[in-house]
Amino acid sequence: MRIDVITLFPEFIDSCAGIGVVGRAQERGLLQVSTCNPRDFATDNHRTVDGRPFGGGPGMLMTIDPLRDALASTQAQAAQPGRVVYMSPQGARLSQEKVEEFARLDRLILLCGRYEGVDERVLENLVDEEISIGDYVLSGGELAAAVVIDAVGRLQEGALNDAQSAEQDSFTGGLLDCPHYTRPVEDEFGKVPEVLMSGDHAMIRRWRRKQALGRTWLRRPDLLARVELDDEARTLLEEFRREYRAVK
Ligand code: 4GY
Repeated sequence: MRIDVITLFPEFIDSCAGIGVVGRAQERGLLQVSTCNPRDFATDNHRTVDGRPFGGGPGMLMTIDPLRDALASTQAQAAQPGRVVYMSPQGARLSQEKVEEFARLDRLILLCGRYEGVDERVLENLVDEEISIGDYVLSGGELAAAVVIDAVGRLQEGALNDAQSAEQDSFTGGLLDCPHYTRPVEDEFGKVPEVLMSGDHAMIRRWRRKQALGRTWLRRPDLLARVELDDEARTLLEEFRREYRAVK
């Protein structure tokens, strides 16, 4: 997969994309992250990429031409056109489902705004989709693009590396993750749940599923409302609730 990022701060994206699982996906040739700076397409001596908003108001906007030319140049670098996604709080909320959809594409182009954003005609004519990583305002789209690259990139790696670990992710299946423990078995903070050391894999799977259901019920009832529970899940959640009421 190839991800292009249109950004006035390419160093920001470069500094993230080489690290960890996403960096390894790039080294393995599963993912290519490239940047394109609209400033390189400005035509005046000052390399201007911004303009004052018509109607007045604070701040500046990114003008159409450098963005149009940066996008055209990026699109021309591959045979098939890439999906253009603008990162902004006005977009649809990013979800693991959306991440999985992006991860199935051959190409993705992330457009990062700065200042007060881009001229609306860019969104109307050059952008396919607007995506938000959450209800807060960043100073630019780069950090949001880095979130998309990370979430999408780790699935490219996962596809070959460890099919199970992506399947067992939090949210894959629509639930929160269960608790995890490592050594030591016991210390000043307490003991590892007995079942995890029993070697009984059916019991362990059941315990983990019960914890995932219980935590989702406690912390994210909105998620729980959207998943379909089979008979086992209903039983496990009922058990969790009963035990929770007993200790609470
Ligand atoms: N939240 N989710 C977000 C953001 C920054 C000025 C428009 C977000 O995705 N992007 O806050 N982006 C702003 C900065 C231009 C985008």
